[in-house]
Amino acid sequence: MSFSMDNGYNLWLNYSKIDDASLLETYRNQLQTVFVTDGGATMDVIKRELDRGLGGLLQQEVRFEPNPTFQNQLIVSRYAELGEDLRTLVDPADLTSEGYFIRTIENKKHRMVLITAQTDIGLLYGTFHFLRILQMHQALDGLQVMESPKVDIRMLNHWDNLDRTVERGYAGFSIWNWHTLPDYIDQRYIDYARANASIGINGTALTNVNANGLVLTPHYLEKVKALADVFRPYGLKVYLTARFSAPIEIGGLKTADPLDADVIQWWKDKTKEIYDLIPDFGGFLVKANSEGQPGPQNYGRTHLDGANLLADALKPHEGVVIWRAFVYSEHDDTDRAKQAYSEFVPDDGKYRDNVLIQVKNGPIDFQPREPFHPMFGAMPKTPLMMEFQITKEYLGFATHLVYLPKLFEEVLRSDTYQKGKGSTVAKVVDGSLNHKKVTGMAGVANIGTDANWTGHPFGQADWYGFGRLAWDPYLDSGTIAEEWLRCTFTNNENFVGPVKKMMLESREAVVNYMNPLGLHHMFDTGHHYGPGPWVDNLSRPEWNPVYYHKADDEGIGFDRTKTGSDALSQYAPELGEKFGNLETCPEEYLLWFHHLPWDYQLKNGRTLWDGLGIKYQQGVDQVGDMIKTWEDMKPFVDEYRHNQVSMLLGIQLKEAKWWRDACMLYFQTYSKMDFPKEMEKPENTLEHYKSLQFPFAPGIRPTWN
Ligand code: GCW
Repeated sequence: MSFSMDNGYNLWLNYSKIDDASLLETYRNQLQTVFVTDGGATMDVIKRELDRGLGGLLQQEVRFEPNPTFQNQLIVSRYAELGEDLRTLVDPADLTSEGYFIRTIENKKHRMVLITAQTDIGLLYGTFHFLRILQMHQALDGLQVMESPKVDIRMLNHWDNLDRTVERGYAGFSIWNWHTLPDYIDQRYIDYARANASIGINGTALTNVNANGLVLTPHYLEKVKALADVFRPYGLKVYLTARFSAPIEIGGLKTADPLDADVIQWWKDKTKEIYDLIPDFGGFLVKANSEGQPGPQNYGRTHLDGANLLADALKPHEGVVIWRAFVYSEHDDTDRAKQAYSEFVPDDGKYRDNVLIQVKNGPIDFQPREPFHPMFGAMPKTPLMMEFQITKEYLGFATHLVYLPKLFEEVLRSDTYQKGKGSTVAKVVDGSLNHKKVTGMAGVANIGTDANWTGHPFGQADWYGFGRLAWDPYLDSGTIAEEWLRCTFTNNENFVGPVKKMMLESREAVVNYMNPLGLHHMFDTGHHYGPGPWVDNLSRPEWNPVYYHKADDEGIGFDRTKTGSDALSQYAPELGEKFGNLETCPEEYLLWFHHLPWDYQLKNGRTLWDGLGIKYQQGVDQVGDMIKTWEDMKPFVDEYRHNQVSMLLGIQLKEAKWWRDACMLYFQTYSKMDFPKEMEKPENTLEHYKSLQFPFAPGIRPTWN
């Protein structure tokens, strides 16, 4: 018997043959020929994609006609080039520069499917959408699609170092081979651009926000230019991380003070040098005065001074500064969750109009669950860009199956109440709440050199889903899961139904087995692999898990109400009340906002202590269910990927138990209560779990000695 294998390299663009014979016949009939408008590089990309896509799906040679016949034809044409009669069928007012129409037209003169747009990139996006319709086996009759992205900048942030290690990357090394660039163009660069274009991603920051100034030197800029040239036909703009002290490190200046005339000039010159090479360069992404990165505060200046310095340099070239709000300081002993807000909100309205402030989804750091960041909705005059983490630093690396769009959706749908009920985070991000001129969403990439790009085969769904939500932050995570499953594996309903359900439940499972009831940041030091709730010896208090759970003989949880850090006051009064009141605070945020006694009574009548144990157990059981579901999926998946996922789920189960046992044993030293009867007995002692060491866990630069 032969071994079936798909290594996953083709992602959701696998274009396998339509296995429904009558549907295949219908499609072949409707799409007998293809006409694509002449044009530049993007039109060539469209032709190649159609050749590959239709060729694969319909298993026949794709016939491109030099002229439109309008009969059983797919036509891809710019709006301006359509004949009068076709133009009346679409309203160009609805189309932004990246939007598109797809319509099946059947009248006396035409029997065709039309993809049209104002721009070539719009046509490319429309083409990918059309191919997705076929991949999902949807009927072409009566087809009418009108799409425009709701967010302007839809970008990946790579935390890739120039030495090819990837900070918090778990899928191999960086795909950017700086050593062989600019002369060697790896096929992966092209496939990367294709994949991104297929889901509407239009920007990529190539380098780590913990930045190395070297990337701004001529030697590296040549390499960046080569990548930008590859990406351009796919509508993908390049951004770079700018190290604030670069004027000193690579410019030979004595200072990087943002108000110093030489520094101002240096950034102007450097920016011009970049644009001379890359005329459509996107701009700079900056992490400053955070976790040891240099910044304007080193010179007694503010984030505002720093951001505006770079904004002025970029302005003549129409570039933007994306300034990160992930800041917290060792000199500030207020609750870490409050610090970014205090730093940025008072300067609302003072940033140049080409500055976006990039805010992580929650106030701490990409935890399995956090309430949304209080800055969303609190800076009506400044564009706030969303930063999600697609790589799973705190969600089981590339080993656990956790479907992240479910998390993203929860954040986007959260109501900030900043302009009354219905002021959702999605409306802040897409700019509709306060009429923002420029909007954006970033995702920290989970991509590396692994054959399947993301390590875990299901990690691809997180990349896919991020792109889809950046395009339209109102999409439903279930719809996205279904699209991805159909395009990646099969349309068989016996597969799609159960696996979709498993994906949607996986996010709650990880919350349960890692950080239930609002607990957060209990990860082991540095590498963040596995539990370390006992860690209390790091130099900065807020780097220690004990800072976050505050377990003691009395109880557990972080009091962020008025009696505690009062971080709640940074939210709209409606939320202050809801989260502040134990009657109304949702249990999933309980220990995020409150410190409660071990015998506190939960809604179901059980004690907090029992409730914790039950949640941990539930998480473990949910992974058990996932394993059963996946086992049943054998008939629908190639053996290679089925086996990969099975093995990974096995690890996930082991690690879920590890989390349960380590955390509950540790908390028991304070609660001094028996485990609830629902919870399985721990497999090891607390001492065992405390003794575990992982000096080479992936995701941080190894230190050799
Ligand atoms: O989540 C933390 C990570 C750091 C990261 C930092 C940040 C790039 O542990 O590795 O640094 O956030 O977002 O800047």
